[in-house]
Amino acid sequence: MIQKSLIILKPDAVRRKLVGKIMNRFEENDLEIKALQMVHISKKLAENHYAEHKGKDFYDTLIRFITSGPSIALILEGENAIGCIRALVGATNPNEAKPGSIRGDYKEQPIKSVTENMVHASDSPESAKREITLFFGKKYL
Ligand code: 3AN
Repeated sequence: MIQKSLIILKPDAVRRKLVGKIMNRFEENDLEIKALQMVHISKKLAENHYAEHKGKDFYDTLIRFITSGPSIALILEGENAIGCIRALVGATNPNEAKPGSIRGDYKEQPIKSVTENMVHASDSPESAKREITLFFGKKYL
């Protein structure tokens, strides 16, 4: 099944100059870039995007971090893109992410925090729809 996913290369990925390396992982795995923009995420957009995490102990840190500098938002498309991209990105906690995954290979040693994990990727077709609309509008659905 051909799917789309919303990806964010977070401020730590941009700051650490990992954008090219991470994009390369996606392109090597046959994922197609359908849209791309550099965006300094506003507090409002961050709160919308991470609404499901509101009230969790890491929420405020997460909002502060994702709004701390420019990010790259992109839409990727491919066969089973959502699962495929989640596997390429690896576990949420970079310390648990396997070698060969983006978070496993590019984590800082020692890691700063679980929050700074370089990449966001939609976790379901419903999330992808919601997140693509938030960042790019409905024309890319
Ligand atoms: P993923 O990005 O792997 O889908 P989510 O959606 O559960 O993970 O969490 C969203 C973001 O919140 C993560 N990417 C990470 O930055 C942050 N986060 C999640 N769990 C924790 C945690 N236990 N401590 C600190 N930050 C966290």
